[in-house]
Amino acid sequence: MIETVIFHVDIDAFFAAVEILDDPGLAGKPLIVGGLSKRGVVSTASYEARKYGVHSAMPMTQALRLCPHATVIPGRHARYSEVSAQVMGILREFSSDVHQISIDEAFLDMSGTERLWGRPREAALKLKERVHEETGMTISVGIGPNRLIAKMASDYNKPDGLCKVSESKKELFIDAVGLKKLWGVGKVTQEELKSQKITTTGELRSIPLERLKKLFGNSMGSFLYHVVRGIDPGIFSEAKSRSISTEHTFLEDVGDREVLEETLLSMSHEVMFRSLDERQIARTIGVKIRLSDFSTSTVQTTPAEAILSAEQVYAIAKELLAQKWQPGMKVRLIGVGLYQLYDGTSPLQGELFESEHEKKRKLEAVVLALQKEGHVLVKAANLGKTPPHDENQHS
Ligand code: TTP
Ligand code: MG
Repeated sequence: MIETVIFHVDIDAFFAAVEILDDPGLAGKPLIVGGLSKRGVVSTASYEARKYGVHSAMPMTQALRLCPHATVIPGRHARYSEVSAQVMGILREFSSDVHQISIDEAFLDMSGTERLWGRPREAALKLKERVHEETGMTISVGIGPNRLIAKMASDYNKPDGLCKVSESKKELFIDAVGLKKLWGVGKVTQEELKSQKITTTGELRSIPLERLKKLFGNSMGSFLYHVVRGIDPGIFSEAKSRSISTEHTFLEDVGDREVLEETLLSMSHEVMFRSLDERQIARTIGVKIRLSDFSTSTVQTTPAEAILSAEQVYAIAKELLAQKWQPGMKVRLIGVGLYQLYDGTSPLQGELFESEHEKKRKLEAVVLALQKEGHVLVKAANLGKTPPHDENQHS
């Protein structure tokens, strides 16, 4: 029987790495990418800035108190989508089964590829080298017998990481990672575990499934039972029909509308540019949220008008979010998806009348094309608004 070998690839300090690629003068310095408005949040920080305690989803004001000499750059989502597509293209050369789960990470099923790429470690080294040579990005690769272990392994010795965990070492690996960094176990659950006097993965493993369900509820109980054994609870399972989606798990559960909407904005751009790149138009938009108690809901809509621009995706995604989220609710994961895709670039082609959205889509397509050639124009979110808003300028 062929052994299952899963790679999880995650680009290091992704948005910051792209900014450094486009402006090498920024290398080696603390760099923060994120919103510059008063209520702006950090999208990501270079590892130099992380040393000061700056991290994703932190309010920008706090980040600048921690690291006042950092360079701050507003996001260029279209450019990130473009580099992301380049990296994903290389991953697809290594495996015919690539499942992208966010703008900078993907799972590769590498089972049975030994004759082509060598042993898993060797294959991973080749992959890392190729990605770095061709895109300038540094990636971390986790190798495991399932998606859960691969995902946790890629995080284990980031940046520029390579970590392989075999089936027989799953539980040892989980113990080495520890309860605090167990995948999917956020702050709230950590507190609940502590109040039950569960402080180590070993202790958690000793509790029977039924008891965990009683203590934490059915889905969370079952999740903990499986994760602590290194068994994939199916959290990254494949969507059945063709879709383009992305999701993001926060380091800490988020109850701030600003952070949720900023994340939706970036994800709306990502899915829209992926659909433009793949020449697909979606009929349906969906938003998924998972709350701190692990309850998950999805909400979808199929608008009467065609879905043609990232701004439109964002506007609809915000409305969908409002149907499922009220202030006070803590969000662990948020996702945006485009569904019911059909081939095409413009359903209204040939018609005399162009909708606002179609104009925007054309602009976004132009930006994508220019960026592919290395010309960076303007943040896609600012398309149609000239001049760009002051708060989004470099300071
Ligand atoms: P991550 O892979 O979580 O972070 P990263 O690539 O910046 O750093 P590393 O993997 O080395 O730990 O997220 C990928 C990109 O997604 C990140 O560069 C910026 C964006 N992002 C946000 O916009 N908001 C967030 O809260 C997070 C976590 C990421
Ligand atoms: Mg990353």
